[in-house]
Amino acid sequence: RHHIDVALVGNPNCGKTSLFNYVSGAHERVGNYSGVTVDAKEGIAYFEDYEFHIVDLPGTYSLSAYSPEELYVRKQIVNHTPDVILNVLDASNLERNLYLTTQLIDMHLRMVCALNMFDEAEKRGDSIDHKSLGNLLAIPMVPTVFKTGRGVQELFHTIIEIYEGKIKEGHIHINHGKYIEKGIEDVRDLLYTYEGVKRRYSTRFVAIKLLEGDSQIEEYARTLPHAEEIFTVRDKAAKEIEQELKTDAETAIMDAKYGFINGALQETEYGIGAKQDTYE
Ligand code: GDP
Ligand code: MG
Ligand code: K
Repeated sequence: RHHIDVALVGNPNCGKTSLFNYVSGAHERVGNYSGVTVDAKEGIAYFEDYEFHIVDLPGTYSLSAYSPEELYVRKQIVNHTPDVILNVLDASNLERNLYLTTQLIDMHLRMVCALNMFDEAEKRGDSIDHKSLGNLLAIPMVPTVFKTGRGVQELFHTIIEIYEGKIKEGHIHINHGKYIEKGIEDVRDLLYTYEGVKRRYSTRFVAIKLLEGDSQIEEYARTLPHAEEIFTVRDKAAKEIEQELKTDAETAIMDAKYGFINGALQETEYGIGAKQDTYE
């Protein structure tokens, strides 16, 4: 029997543990990160011909280096390279929940999104065009209600299809606007030569994190040959972004991601002007 490693990633209170408990015979494990205890549970579930190894990661709003939880989730993704990331979203609070999704997109991962709490979104009268949203982000989106199990079969079926390559993986780049994109490309140009960067991380993710001044990725970059050149180019790019956009690069990148999210939601939340198959 083949197995698929799945990591549950999402904001706090979006339903990750509910899904975990619903599908798996859970056994608890406490993760340890830099001396800080972080909760992470592992369990096994069976769907179709596969055994799923599921890890329920701590809830995070972001993937920066500001909290042990965020670093822990990042470390799990980078070091343990799950086969598929299951990004669980609270569908009644999409704008905030999609922020983490945009950061996962930067990491260039195989992903499926569960639009959980879909009952709450429906109760509020939201009509989310999940297919169009999935096309815009190039991530399959499955409406779910983990409290009752609605959508869970379809969700795991979709994970299998992504894993087996039956759904073609699309990867979009979040367009951060021309100044930030130029900065990303300038830094990224220096990273392409490093096989280790490409193997461990996506070069785009590392470039974005360096522009944000992410302390852990900076520490990593300092270990690379030609680190000095990388930091010189980074400093120059960050300064240009700051001058053009009148805010520090980290804030500018966050604003750009929210801009992208709002654009995507405007196109899809009421199904108006939604484009199909744009990112095939
Ligand atoms: P986690 O922090 O992501 O692990 O979220 P939990 O699984 O602990 O869920 C948070 C709360 O949301 C709990 O009270 C769940 O019962 C509830 N919940 C989970 N999924 C759903 C859902 O799809 N719809 C509704 N209405 N509530 C849900
Ligand atoms: Mg939980
Ligand atoms: K990787």
